[in-house]
Parts: sequence; C-alpha cells; structure tokens
Amino acid sequence: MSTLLTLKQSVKKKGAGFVVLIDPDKKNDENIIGLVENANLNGADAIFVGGSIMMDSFYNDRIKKIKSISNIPVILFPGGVNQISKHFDAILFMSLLSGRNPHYLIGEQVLAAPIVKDIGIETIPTAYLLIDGGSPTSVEYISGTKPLPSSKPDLLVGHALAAQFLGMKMIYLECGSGAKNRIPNETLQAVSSEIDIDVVVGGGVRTPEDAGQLVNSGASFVVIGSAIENSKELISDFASAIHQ
Ligand code: 1GP
Repeated sequence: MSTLLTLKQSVKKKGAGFVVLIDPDKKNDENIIGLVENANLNGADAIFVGGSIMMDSFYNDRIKKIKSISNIPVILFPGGVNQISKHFDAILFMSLLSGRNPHYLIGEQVLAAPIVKDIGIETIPTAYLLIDGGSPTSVEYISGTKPLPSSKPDLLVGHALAAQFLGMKMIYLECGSGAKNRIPNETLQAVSSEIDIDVVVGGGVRTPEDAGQLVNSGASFVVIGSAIENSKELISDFASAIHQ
C-alpha cells in the first residue's frame, strides 16, 4: 500500500493523523531514538523528517537510524534537494506556494525530480503555505519569501483552492517551527471548509488541547515538533487529543 493511502486510512479510522516531526540535526542527536520509540509506542501515524538547515554532516546517518527503528511511515519534509535519501518511505514533493520566489516554486523541484525518479521514492504532491505565526521563521529567511497574514483568510483560501486545482494532494499550513502563534481556529476553519483535499497543520502547536482544537477546525493531520523534543512523554497526550 502507498504511504499516501496509509496516511488516508489513519484519518478515516481515527478522525485525524498525528505526525511527529524530527529535525535530524546535531542538536537532536540525543533525542532521536527516544522520539522514534515513543512515536512507535504511542500511536503516532507518521514521522516527518526535515529542517531548514543542518549544522553538521551526519544527516544521512540519522535518517538511517530513524528508518531502522520506526514502525510507522518515515516521510521527508524537505528543506531542500540535498535532503533527498533512499531511506524514506515517501517525500512531500512540495512547492512553496505562498511565496513568489521561483526557485522554491519550481526550481528546487526541477533539481530534485531526476534524483527522486532514480531512487524510485513515492511522491506526495503538497502545497506549502507559510503563514505568519508572529515571529520570524527560518523558512522565511532561507526561501526569501513573506508569510501570508493569518488575518486574511480569503488570501489563504485563494492559495489553497489554487493548490487543489493544480492537483496537489495535501496543503500544509505552516506557521514555522517554534512559532509564537499557531494558526487561529477560525482561519483554519475558513480554509478547510472550502477545499476537498487534506489539510496538514503545523508550527507553534504547544499543547494537546490546541491540537484537538485544530482537528475540530478541519485539520486532517497535525504536526508536532518542538513541543515533544524535550517532553517525549507528551506524545501520548497529543495522540489522544488528535485521535478523537
Ligand atoms: C515545523 O510544522 C512544524 O515545520 C512543527 O513546528 O516545531 O513548532 O511543532 P513546531
């Protein structure tokens, strides 16, 4: 079964999917095994692996480690073409649709496509919309793009509908890792009620209560990174809140 179908079945069975985000950087070396084991044990539906910048050269070793102990899909949430690896079950083949930088709209994808084909990895076409979460994000700096204001739901709906009509399978509404504010419930509700494809929400989701509210507002998947990096025991609470 494809990874996309596995993800969709989790949503069908449990109401929404819980995704654990692992930043495979040096700073998380100590944490990686514990995070994957906790994700396995506590009902997470998938692991996304990705980050805007890597501070050493051991990225591939960490990916291999994650894949060797995970019993749920391990999916690349790419910060760039240099993060592609054969160890993933699938890659979110993303376009930074909220931005107007051609390199992140189509340039990276052109560089990535032949490698992805050669490896034979499953692609999940995903529109990535960066939304203002009240603090500057690494994505903003690296991509040279401005986030969409969360107070302008019509603008978000326009982008989300364009993504759907372009054939994307998922829309990732991203406030950025460690964002001050997560996406507001009413903004998410405005987008999710207008589109038919799955909405992935992440960035600044700190508590299981918040995650539950996002599911009630239309998120098909909630991605949690920072909140569980140092509090792995929270994984089971997030799982219960998301799997309503
Ligand atoms: C970032 O959406 C993810 O790409 C997760 O963000 O680290 O704030 O949970 P947090």
